[in-house]
Parts: sequence; structure tokens; C-alpha cells
Amino acid sequence: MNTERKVGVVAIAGRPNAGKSTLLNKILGSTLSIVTPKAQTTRERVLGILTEKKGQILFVDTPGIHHAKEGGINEFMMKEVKGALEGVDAVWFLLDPESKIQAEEKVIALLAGLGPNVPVYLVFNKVDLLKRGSDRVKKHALELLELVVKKSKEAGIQLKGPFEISAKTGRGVEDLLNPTWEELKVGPLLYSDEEQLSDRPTKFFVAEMIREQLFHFLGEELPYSCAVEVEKFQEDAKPLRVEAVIHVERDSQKGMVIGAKGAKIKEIGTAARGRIEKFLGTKIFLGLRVDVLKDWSKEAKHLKALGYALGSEVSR
Ligand SMILES: Nc1nc2c(ncn2[C@@H]2O[C@H](COP(=O)(O)OP(=O)(O)OP(=O)(O)O)[C@@H](O)[C@H]2O)c(=O)[nH]1
Ligand SMILES: [Mg+2]
Repeated sequence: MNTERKVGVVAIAGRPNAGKSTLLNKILGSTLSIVTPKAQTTRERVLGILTEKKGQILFVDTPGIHHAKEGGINEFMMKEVKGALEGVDAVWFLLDPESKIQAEEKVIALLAGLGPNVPVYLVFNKVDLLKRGSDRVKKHALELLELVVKKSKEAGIQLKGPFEISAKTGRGVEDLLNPTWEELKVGPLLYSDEEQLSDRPTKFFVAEMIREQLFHFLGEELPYSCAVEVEKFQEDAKPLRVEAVIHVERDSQKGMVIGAKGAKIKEIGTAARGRIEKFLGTKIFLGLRVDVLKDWSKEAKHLKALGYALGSEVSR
């Protein structure tokens, strides 16, 4: 009987680049959420479902918490974080040892809104880097940790930990998961299919994997001006056929994504195809085109059309 299984929702939150998506992937053993060395990679919340004998935890990976201008994609991202924090059983607050207290204060301010009843696990990530770091780096990390603990408590957050982990190597992750399970209540599984890893359709992951390669192959700023839309996803074709459009904001950006004689888009396409094939476990045909959707990251109607709706409810 499954009656003794525990269930709950845990949001993974923190500033950009703290390693939230890396941790979700590590726990699920799958590259569900895209990871890049650049900040603000994750734009939408991504649900990862962990089902074990003990029960089921719904992990919600969230965009990095930062100061966002009104009205554009960044406001959407912060709305996603706030929405993801509603009704959670616990939060994992990821802290990058190299972060600054000013960045963490934004996170603390948001988590304070949860009130004192929601446990917040302070997760000190990237300890593998810290071990190799200089004395100055270690000193900074300890001072940061102390400050974050102090300020979180002052803000009325029910803080647990800190838990030292490496999302990359998996070190410490079990010791974080165990007390989290303890926190949860017995109940029926929220997703009855125990193989299901997320609530998102395959098309979403395909678009994200293309976006991931844009972060890898394009310069510092350009990836933030790109949005990916899968126009065709033909599962009955052999090989499976994917056609996607990369929207940029200005004419000048189009050529930068395509590159001289199409070299750049070819590189992006080859890398993305590899990732998608691994994810789907099948060969695919990937067709990419680049299109200008003027100022899409600022225009409400474009944001909505791309699924980054500012006003409407988004399912968890
Ligand atoms: N060395 C080391 N690197 C890590 C660890 N966790 C994450 N990283 C790296 O940190 C960078 C950011 O990781 P992400 O998982 O994309 O971070 P995020 O918090 O999801 O970032 P946003 O989506 O931008 O908010 C990537 O280059 C990761 O490989 C870790 O434990 N150790
Ligand atoms: Mg992320």
C-alpha cells in the first residue's frame, strides 16, 4: 500500500547563477532544467518530480532573484519566482559562496514574505570550488554565510541549516534531502505516473535546449535577446522532425546569430541536436531559422505570445 508515502512541494530559490537548475538536474538524474555559466538562464519555473518509495517531492526550479525593471521579461521572471513560492512546504535557498550580501538581501526580502511557518533550508552550494579556493575566498564565504543567517533570522524566516553541498558533484545532497523528507506530510501522490519527471511537454524542453546552446555560442548580451519557439514537432516522422524559430529583437542581431555563411547557427544547431537526441533517446532532424520580433522582451503582446505572460496564471 502507498498510504504512508509523503508528498510535498519544495521551491529552489536564490540569486542568478547560484546553481538551482544544476541541483534540480542532479536530484532527478536528468537535464531537465538548462544550465549555463551565465546569470539569468532560467526564465520560467520548471517542475521536477522526484518519486521514491518514501513518496513524492515536486521541486520547482525558479529564475534567479534579481532587481527587475517593470514590464518586460525580467518582471515576468520575478513573477514566476513569487508564484512558485506560493503554497510550498519548504524552500531551498541556494547560496553561492562568491555572492555578495547585497544580492542575497533581495532573496531574503522575498523569502520573508513566506512568514515564519515555511521552513527555509539554507543551502551553501559550490563547496567543491570553496575547497580549492584561496584563504581570501574562504574568509569571504564564511562572512557571507554568517550575514545571510543573521539577516534571514532578523527577517523572520524559519531558517534551517546551513547545508553544505556541491550541486555539481552531488556531495551533501542526500543530507539535504533527508531532513526535507521529514518535513513533509503523508498524502496521495500528486502525480500518479511514477515515471513522470515534469509537467512540461517535450516541446518545452526542446525549446529550452536550443536556448541553452544560444547561451553557450553567442556573446555576453545576445542570448538575453533570444527566445525560442518550436513551430513543428513531428513525432511520427523518421527521424523525428523539429522545426524551431529563434526570435531576436533587432535586425542587427539576426546576422550575429546566423554568423558568416551560416556558421554560427550551424554550430548551435549541431550542439542542440546532440542535447535533444540524448534527452529524447532518438535521432532527430532539427531545422532552425532566425526571425526578428521587434523588442519582444519589452512588448507585452510578444511576451504573451511566447508564453511569458505577465498577467495570467501559469501552472506550477
Ligand atoms: N563548481 C561548481 N559549479 C557549480 C555548482 N553548481 C552550479 N555550478 C555552476 O554554476 C553555473 C550556474 O549554474 P545554474 O544551475 O545554471 O544556476 P542557476 O541558479 O539555475 O542560474 P539562473 O537560472 O541564471 O538563476 C553553471 O556554470 C554551473 O555549472 C557546484 O556545485 N560547483
Ligand atoms: Mg537556472
